[in-house]
Amino acid sequence: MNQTQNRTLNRIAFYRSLQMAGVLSSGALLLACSSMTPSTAPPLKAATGATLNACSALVAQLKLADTRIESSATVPAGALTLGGRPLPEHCLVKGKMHERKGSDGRDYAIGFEMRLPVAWNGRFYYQGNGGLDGAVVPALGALGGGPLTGALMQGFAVISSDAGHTGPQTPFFGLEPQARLDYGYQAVQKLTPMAKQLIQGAYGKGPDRSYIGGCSNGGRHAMVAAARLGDAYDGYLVGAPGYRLPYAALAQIWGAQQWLPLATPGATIKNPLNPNGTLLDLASGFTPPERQTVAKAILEQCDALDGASDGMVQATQACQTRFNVQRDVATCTGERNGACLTVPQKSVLSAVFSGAKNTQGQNIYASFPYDPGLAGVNWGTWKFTDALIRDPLALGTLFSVPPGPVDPLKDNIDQRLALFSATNATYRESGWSLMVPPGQDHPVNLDSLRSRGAKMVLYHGVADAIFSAEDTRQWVERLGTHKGQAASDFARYFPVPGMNHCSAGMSTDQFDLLTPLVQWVEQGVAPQSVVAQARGAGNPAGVNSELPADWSAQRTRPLCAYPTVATYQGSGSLEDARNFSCK
Ligand SMILES: [Ca+2]
Repeated sequence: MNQTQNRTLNRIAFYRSLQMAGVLSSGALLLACSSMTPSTAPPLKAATGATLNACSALVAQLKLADTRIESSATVPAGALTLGGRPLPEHCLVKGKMHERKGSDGRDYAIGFEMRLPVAWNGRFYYQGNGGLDGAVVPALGALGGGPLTGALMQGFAVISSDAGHTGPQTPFFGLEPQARLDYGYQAVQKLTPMAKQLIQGAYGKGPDRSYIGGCSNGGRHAMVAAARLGDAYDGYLVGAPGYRLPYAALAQIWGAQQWLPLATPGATIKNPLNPNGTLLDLASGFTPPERQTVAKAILEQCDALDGASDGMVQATQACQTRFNVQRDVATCTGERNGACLTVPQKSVLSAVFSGAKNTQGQNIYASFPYDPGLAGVNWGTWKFTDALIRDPLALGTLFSVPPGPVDPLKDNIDQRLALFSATNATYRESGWSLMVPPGQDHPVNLDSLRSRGAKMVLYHGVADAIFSAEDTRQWVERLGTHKGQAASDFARYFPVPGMNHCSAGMSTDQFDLLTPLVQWVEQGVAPQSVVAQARGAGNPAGVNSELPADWSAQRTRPLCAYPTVATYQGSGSLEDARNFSCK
């Protein structure tokens, strides 16, 4: 079936659904079909390559507003590698934008680097970085968890930035009002036109096509850009987006308060951010063996739903109906032994997966889907360690007006929630406003992006403990309710079963979703299935030590565009993606 036929069928299905709902008569169905216009914009003109004019001479010739180029130097081919493979010869440009004295008396700037390949593919890639930013991560445009490839390797000109603050200001930069705004969305706004001008100077033409991508906070940057800068980028690669980051962080400390009564009194662990400090060992309330027990129970119920008993649950949505933590996990009859959960443990686990709530019982954040990846180390680190250090820090310094310290185990959730939408004379934008893409409520409106033919590809580890894959799934569903549009015409979501936050877990977490995004934008080929690989023994990008021993080191699976599911075809090796199809 070709693209046009596919689109036509989608339109007919849409009108049929209206007809069944009594909105349209059969005559209207015929009329609708006959007057149908293409539901997607045509592909954008493909980028064409060019060769770098000069590197060291670049600094002298460029005149960029609010920008100081500090250096430019050639990096020879093979001087750097990614996933064990050599990176091409490129020009490394380092600089700063908007250098200023902050209200706290410290020096601030938006630090950046750009890597400009000598053999350029005509495209620009904005690399959104993760966490609290604050460091110029090398602009390699690395892709997927345990990357084998990246935008620079593929010939893109890539920018990376610290989003407006760095070591001396971290982690309390959020107390400085402009630094908050730069982190939230303004650094991307300021860097984007500068980067395009720099590319113009370097190659004699600006980028034909522009892309922005990242995971976690980097995914948030890309999603914010989709809403705020729908004209600036042609493709948006959105990984595990913390697009409602204030609420996700609040859900974390709400979770910590739920786990607290289950934790062993007095049990502590070392504080990873403070070598002399300790933290309450919240994981003592839900230990790794107990998480393995729950993972096994999920597999018993859900593994075969996709046709293959292979230690992976591809049918995530069906599993949420099938699995019942009360019924399917053994209840302890005596002491906890790792193979059972107590009644209070089941109660807390169920509450945490149902999503954080305020004291009126209203949801603060999305539910989390059950997936065997909750046995992954990263899952526990987020739920039990980061919930006590990272999340309260961000809540207190970045998202609240006024800012102030947060005790995660005692903070009042209702009162904290109110501080996200507050403003005052110093902090004129609320934490919500500066972090969350505007227009993201019901429904999501991305008209400017869509109408010009731009595209979005999203992915999310189903076993992500900090940002919920269910939150992303619901966002995609809401996207499709705006003006009756088919979201899949311009945005497609690829859940990654078993994967924790951006990588790891019992998953095939090595993938490149940028290449299919480019094909979609520039050739009109909508991605339906993308092969991902597990990082077993010998993987050049680093081994995922959590893979089950009975998986081959090179297990592959298709990542399937939601709502399709990677389904076993009934014969052939379980280690090979070719024996699965997206259904
Ligand atoms: Ca399975």
